[in-house]
Amino acid sequence: MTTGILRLLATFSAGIFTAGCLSAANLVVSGIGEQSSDRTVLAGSGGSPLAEGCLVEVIDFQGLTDSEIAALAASGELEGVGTRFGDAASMGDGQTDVPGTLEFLASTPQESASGALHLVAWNASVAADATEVLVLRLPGEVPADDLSGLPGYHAVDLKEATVVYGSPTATGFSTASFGGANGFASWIGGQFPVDQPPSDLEAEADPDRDGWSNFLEYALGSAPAAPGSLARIEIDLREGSAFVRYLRRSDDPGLSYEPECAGTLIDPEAWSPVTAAEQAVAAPPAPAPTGYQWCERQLPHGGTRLFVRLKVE
Ligand SMILES: [Ca+2]
Repeated sequence: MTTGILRLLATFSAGIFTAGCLSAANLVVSGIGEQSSDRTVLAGSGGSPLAEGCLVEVIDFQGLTDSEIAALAASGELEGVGTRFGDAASMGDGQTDVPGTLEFLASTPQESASGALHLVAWNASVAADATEVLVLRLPGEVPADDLSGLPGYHAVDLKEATVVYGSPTATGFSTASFGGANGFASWIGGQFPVDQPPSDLEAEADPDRDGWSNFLEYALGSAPAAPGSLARIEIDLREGSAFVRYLRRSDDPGLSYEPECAGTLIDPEAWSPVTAAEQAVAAPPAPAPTGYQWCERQLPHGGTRLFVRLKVE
């Protein structure tokens, strides 16, 4: 009787040891939908799909927040940060007939559940040669290894990923440049005559007295020295739904655009964030200026009226 118990414990321990060392968490990452129109295309900031062979990685950033990751990406310091989950992949893996797509399997031995994982796509075959990068937070969590010895497969559809650095497009996502070539400071310097008082160049200043600060004009695509140039924030009604649409800078991923809505203007506590995902506008009301793209979010249904405002930071 005693001997029987000991043998059972020994077998159980060996089972855990084998699972921890040899089995893996398997993550299938796919931009391939059932039809070609469903496919999630990863593109460069110029709109062309990323070329076959461009480096793609799944990274565990080990507790960094999305804004910390975006800041590292913007300053060109993302290479080598975090732990790679599985082997490196390349654009075109598993899929070569639709440019800018891929499907690959990443496997990493692990004994506990992973937290959030991110997909990082560079516009070159090695990160050191890249000038642009895309960072997406993948949906869901990779399950821990199954101690029964049968590891599960966790499937990730790229179209459900969230942009951390880069931009959404009509068909997927695009990379953004890094290294600080853009930004408010360089933009504002080109907006006024050289003898403009320095105080007029500050982010909060409104030298053309149109009610929009220089920062908002930078973020929303109007001219800070022309009072007749106003940002376009519009409500689009279609198919029984309402959407708020606006221009957002495609070359400054450090900016955030958060629409809020309320059923009344009387209660300042009534504003709540619009939770629908931001997406590119398929049929823009006008061509977007260079460095901007049209984006929109669907507004909630219900009520007889809805007020909308846009917070930009
Ligand atoms: Ca202004």
